Amino acid sequence: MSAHAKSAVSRLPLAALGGRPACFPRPLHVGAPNVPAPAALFDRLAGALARRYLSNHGPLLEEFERRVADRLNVRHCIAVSNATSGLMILARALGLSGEMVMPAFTFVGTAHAMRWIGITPAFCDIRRETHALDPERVDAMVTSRTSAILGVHVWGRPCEITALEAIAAQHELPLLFDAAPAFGSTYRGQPIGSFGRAEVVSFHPTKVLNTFEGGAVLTNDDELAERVRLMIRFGFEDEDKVVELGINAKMSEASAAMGLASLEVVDEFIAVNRRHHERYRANLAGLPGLSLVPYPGDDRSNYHYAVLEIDTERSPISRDALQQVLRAENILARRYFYPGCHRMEPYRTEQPQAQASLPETNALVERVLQLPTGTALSSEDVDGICGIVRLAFEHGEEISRLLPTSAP
Ligand code: T4K
Repeated sequence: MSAHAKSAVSRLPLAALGGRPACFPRPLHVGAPNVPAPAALFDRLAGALARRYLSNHGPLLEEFERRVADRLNVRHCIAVSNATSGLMILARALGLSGEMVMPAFTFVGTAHAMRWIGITPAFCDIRRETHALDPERVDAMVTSRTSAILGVHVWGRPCEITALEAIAAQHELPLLFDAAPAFGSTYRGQPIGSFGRAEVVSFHPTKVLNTFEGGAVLTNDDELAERVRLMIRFGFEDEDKVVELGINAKMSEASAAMGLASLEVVDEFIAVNRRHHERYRANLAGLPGLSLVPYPGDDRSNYHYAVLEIDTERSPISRDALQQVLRAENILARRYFYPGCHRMEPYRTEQPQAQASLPETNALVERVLQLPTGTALSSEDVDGICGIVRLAFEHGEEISRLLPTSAP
């Protein structure tokens, strides 16, 4: 690089090039929790302390489960300690074994939940447009070893539920959904939570509604619900009668208190997410090779992720260089779900052939970048983030030359 080029670029106000972080003295996280008013939580906690009833299906938990089930229009909500244990217990309650068809483009917890109980994830490719399971490929992957199909509602956008239902019905397989990020979204007018044989939602702090840690198994199947309820409390049917192999995956009263306080204001959280989403879309329009992953216009969405998709054939800066620029400004953009479950252990070693069968997944993990959103952010924060992204695009080629590890 010439001395002239270097001095031109070094005038850019970017921390990645040696300047001071421009806008954000505090880190902006992807996944900073939405929190309710402290009093709404503390009052409920005070009640739990006064009752001296802190876990094992207390009154707060019961109310939380009822309210979630009502909101999602599903018969049973069984609150659990986290979505990963919910997925494990659900599969076990259904007596599944062998293989489960699922995407590799998901949080590794989806695959681990199954592998932990001896089920082999059969990784299926996604569709570029939806980022979710490609139903045609699912159909082709079903074998005599398949015991279920698991769709994932990535970014809180429903996967192709109707098409998956048809395939599951044709092969007489249970259809399950990892709905971890999808609380508050609907599919064809019906809330996510009541599709397939069961769905599992997460209430982790990084999700639109949180219970500190937590999740729920949601189903309209009475027998399945009863089995899951037994399994999450060691198999106890009553005080000293254990009727099957169970485990501990109960949600505490403190978590339920957080859930109830958050439920009261979750629509406000979603409204903020939506405002940020629209602001990102408006501010980032027209940048070459960059798009903001949309939420469906004809359904309700929780807008909980601001996902950039970067086509490096057309963009002047690579996804990873952009992430580097943003991180230096304290904008902690993430690359979920890089590098894909199939390239993480133990799957990388156990299923080396998966690498060649997932071209869309392999391409997508190189293209997406998540920006912060949620109630921890102000509109001005969104504008500031967009300003940095625009600057990075406008000077992408020079920045890419200067950043040591940013080769596209
Ligand atoms: N299936 C899918 C499709 C999922 O997305 C997930 C979870 C699951 C299943 C399993 O659900 P759970 O068993 O967790 O209920 C995070 C979350 O830990 C994970 O729950 C989530 N998906 C995943 C997408 O993101 P990490 O490893 O990236 O977490 P971490 O610690 O880096 O936190 C993410 C960001 O959030 C950080 O930048 C800091 C920020 N943060 C986090 C916490 C906990 C805060 O600002 N405050 C906080 O309290 O996985």
